[in-house]
Amino acid sequence: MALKIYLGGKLVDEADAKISVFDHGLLYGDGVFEGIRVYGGKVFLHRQHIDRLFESAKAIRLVIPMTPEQVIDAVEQTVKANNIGDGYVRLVVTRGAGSLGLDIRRTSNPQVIVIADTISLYPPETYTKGMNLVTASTIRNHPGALSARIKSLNYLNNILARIEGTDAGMVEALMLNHKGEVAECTGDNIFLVKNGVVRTPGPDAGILEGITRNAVMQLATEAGYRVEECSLTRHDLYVSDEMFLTGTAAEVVAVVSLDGRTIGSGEPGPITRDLLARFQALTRSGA
Ligand code: PXG
Repeated sequence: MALKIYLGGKLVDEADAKISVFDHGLLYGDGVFEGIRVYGGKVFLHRQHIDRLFESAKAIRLVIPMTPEQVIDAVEQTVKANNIGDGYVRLVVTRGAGSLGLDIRRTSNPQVIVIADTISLYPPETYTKGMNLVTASTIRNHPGALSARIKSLNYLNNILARIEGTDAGMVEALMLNHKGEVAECTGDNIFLVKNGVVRTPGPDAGILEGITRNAVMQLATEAGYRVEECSLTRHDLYVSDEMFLTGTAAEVVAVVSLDGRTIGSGEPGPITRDLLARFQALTRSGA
């Protein structure tokens, strides 16, 4: 069925949802985006995603021509118009059309685009058996070049690392930062469990501060686990008891091997399974 797309301040047919070839989103990857889940017709952690979108835009000096409340309304309208029960929203803001050249002063009309559709998830066996990972040789963007905290339309860094994972027969890949520390995966944050303590790299490791990551850290704390943000090496991951990834699409997914080293028992661990159950309860709670 053809989708209704929010574009130019209104819902239009998919076939009519077109933007200029001069848009700097296309010409330079100049723009920001969000990927958001819809559970039971409700946009999950909507406010957090909209806040992050506006923060990403602010960091690249892009003024979104709508208020946060208007963007929330546009997303809700689009979800409703497409009758999405469980699905996915892609919210994109581009710099707008301009002349050929980098100068943002020669652009106008940033485009706010909302697509609401079904979501493609990791294969089901990833959840029962856990995932295998390799470390990509491509490091995460140096924060002095482009902060990983900005969810920008420049995803080539992650795409190049993901290709390495795909070549190795895996659905994700681990990325290190410019200091050789563990950063995150190409579209998911990473956690380990050691002696009952849950650890994850902090924002200063050059990561996207995932909405799922933050929700899982809060759930883990409420459940009584000790949660620490700290610098981690690959060695810490190799000798961990459990490893898992978090992300909008992934939710919580166990990692059972990294670079050929079996992690823990080689099966999804008990704390990982507990946190997945708690996260799934949150998705059903109307949050
Ligand atoms: N790190 C990176 C680099 C990401 O792109 C995450 C972590 C997890 O963040 P959230 O906020 O989702 O918990 C992401 C998110 C897609 C897609 O279509 C990618 C993401 C999320 C949703 C969809 O490729 N990445």
